Amino acid sequence: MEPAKKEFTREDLVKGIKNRQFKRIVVLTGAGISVSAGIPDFRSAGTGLYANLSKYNLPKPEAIFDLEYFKENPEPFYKLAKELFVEKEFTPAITHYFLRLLASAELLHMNFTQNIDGLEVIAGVDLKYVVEAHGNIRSAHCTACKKEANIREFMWHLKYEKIRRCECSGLIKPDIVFFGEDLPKRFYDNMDKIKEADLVIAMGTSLKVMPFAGLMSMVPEGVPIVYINRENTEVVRENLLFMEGEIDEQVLDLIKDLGWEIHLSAAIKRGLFRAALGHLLETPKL
Ligand code: CNA
Repeated sequence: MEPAKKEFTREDLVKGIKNRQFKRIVVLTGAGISVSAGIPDFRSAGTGLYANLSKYNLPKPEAIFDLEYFKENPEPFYKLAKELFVEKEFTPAITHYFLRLLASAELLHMNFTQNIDGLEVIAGVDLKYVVEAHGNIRSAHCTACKKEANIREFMWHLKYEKIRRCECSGLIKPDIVFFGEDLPKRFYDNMDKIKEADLVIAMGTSLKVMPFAGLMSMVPEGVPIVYINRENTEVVRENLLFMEGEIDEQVLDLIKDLGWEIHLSAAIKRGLFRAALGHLLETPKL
């Protein structure tokens, strides 16, 4: 007879967080958690970024984030970045606030995110609990001499569709990790934190991009994994709880079952204030 497979249930999850049985929760996040904030993911059929790049006449969708392609043809990335980061204003979604609630309860060991939008930080998660594995849009550098560039000036150039160059004539790019670039040192310095986890939650990620997806194979045996996503992209193991569906709905239900609704509304109020203040501070003086 086959040994019975260990099961980890939603009840175990709620009880374990409530009783503080899980105190070192590592959360892996991807583009799916920011979709309801208005930022498309990469791979969702029809709505994902890759399905909507035909106007840029790229040799392949990935080219828009490819360093070598960018050095020859920066315009498509600049146009997309203008569309995403200048023409729209984004505020955190429920899941970003859930991260904030975990951090406030001192249960968040680390959030490894593939997102570059910084919405968990705007939601109030201290950067010391966040590893932005694919970089961020808060800073920028020259792709040639590597000198730091002024991000506000870069954003201003995006707005007026001007290509921003360094004094050395190199192209300026925000500190988003492109294909062909290594991940930030902070990712490698902190990746072992996942071995210290007593619970892992992965949300809104297809877990297809390496080396980020490799974090999953570092989760110690026996440690439960909760995977919240529209689809299960081949995560199979003991102690896996797959919560299928819309992230915001799943996370809101969880927040309700934890009795954290009051904390959620307080966190949203603080987040909205922070976002408003941020936009005020970011306005360049012309
Ligand atoms: P991905 O490969 O596009 O996967 C996203 C996953 O989320 C898919 O499995 C979707 O089914 C799922 N999903 C999308 N929306 C929802 C929803 N509302 N509810 C439940 N599930 C949903 O994205 P990954 O993050 O896995 O791939 C890594 C890429 C995406 C990294 O290089 C990121 O830099 C990049 N990216 C980031 C952003 C951002 O910063 N917001 C946006 C787009 C892409």
